[in-house]
Amino acid sequence: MSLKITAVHGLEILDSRGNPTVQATVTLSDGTQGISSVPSGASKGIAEAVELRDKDDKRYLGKGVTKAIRCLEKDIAEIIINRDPFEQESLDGDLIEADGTVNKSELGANAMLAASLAIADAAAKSEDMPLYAYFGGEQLTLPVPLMNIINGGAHANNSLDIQEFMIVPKGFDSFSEALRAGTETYHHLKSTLADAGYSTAVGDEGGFAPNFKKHDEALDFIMRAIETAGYRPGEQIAIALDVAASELFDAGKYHLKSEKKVLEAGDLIDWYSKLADKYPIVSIEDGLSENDWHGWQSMQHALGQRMQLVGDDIFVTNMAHLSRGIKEKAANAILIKPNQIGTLTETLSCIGLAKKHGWGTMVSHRSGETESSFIADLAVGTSAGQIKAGAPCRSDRVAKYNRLLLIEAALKGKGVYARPTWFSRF
Ligand code: 2PG
Ligand code: MG
Repeated sequence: MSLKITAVHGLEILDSRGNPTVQATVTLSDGTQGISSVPSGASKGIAEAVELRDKDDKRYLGKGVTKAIRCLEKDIAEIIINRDPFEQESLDGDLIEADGTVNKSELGANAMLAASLAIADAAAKSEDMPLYAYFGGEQLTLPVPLMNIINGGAHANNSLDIQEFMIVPKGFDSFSEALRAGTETYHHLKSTLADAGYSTAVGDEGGFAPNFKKHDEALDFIMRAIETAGYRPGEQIAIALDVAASELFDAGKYHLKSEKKVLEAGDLIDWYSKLADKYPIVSIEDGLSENDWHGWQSMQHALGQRMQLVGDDIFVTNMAHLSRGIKEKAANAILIKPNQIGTLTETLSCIGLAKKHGWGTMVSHRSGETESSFIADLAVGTSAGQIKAGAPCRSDRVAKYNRLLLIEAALKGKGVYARPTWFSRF
């Protein structure tokens, strides 16, 4: 008899910010259990698939997910029970059809993704395969980690408008060497900040969150940390930003409060260009707002040859938005967050489409995370090339890096570090 899904159970657990989120356990007829848990963002794209939250309830300040869990155990269970767990595409397709909305608001993206990922986990386990191998890439690639070591914007209670200042340890021969270099830099940044009298308390993604007067100051501190750690900025460790500019956009202009500037898209692009003259910036994510498609085209035209331009809020891991971006030459890379779209199948299709057009792909955590290391397997299995999982600090972030170390060791040299394939072009 072929294998079947026999049960689905949901549990309301907590994410790294202490907000409830959905965990799902899927049981198969051979007794195998797959498990998944869903993260949650703070700076969300308007077109993201939506999470079901209880809202009207006092529990957890309205953020409870009991409705989503009921949906998982009733509506979703009805669709997936008695079905073959290896038919991921058809199962996800039926969930999408049953939901029937553009943003998964009926069944809830948190309930749907929990089911979708737990099915894959169960299927892989029943075959005794690690998840990354189950995703079935031809060549398994260990991703370059983009490590967010200074937090601002919606992820910290400080003065920085730019949400994430990341280091990119690209000039190394293996993932573990890259992680070590990035982590040493993080420790040097901590002591440099402390020596200068700045706070070393951390933000939501484990990066430091000092109250700098200007953004240049954050970049200067990062440069100093790379050098004192003994690495060559640019060549070995470069810098990446996630501006999360949708958060700064109001009435057609960009408001940089800390710099006391109100800018047009063109001025902001010029500012990025000047920053990239001064610092080794190889990647800017969400440099402009999700509502500024025209601006994105200008930015790609002005900067797309010299650096990676990553769309997060503007594409929301959605094939339709990505297709438009490709057609309109609006960027050259996409951020991949499974919970922005709500099923594994759509996530994999989005990665496939981006790669087909020669775009960069960066698998990403959310600012509200759990201990799940699913995105590490996703990045390796799809050979995405890049992962962003925060600072090397706090277990919700480090779980992903530790899983990658384990995968690298398990592959015994067969998994290539992604460095030469993408960043060498900038
Ligand atoms: C982002 C993410 C992750 P959030 O903007 O890229 O760093 O943040 O999960 O808050 O949307
Ligand atoms: Mg982002």
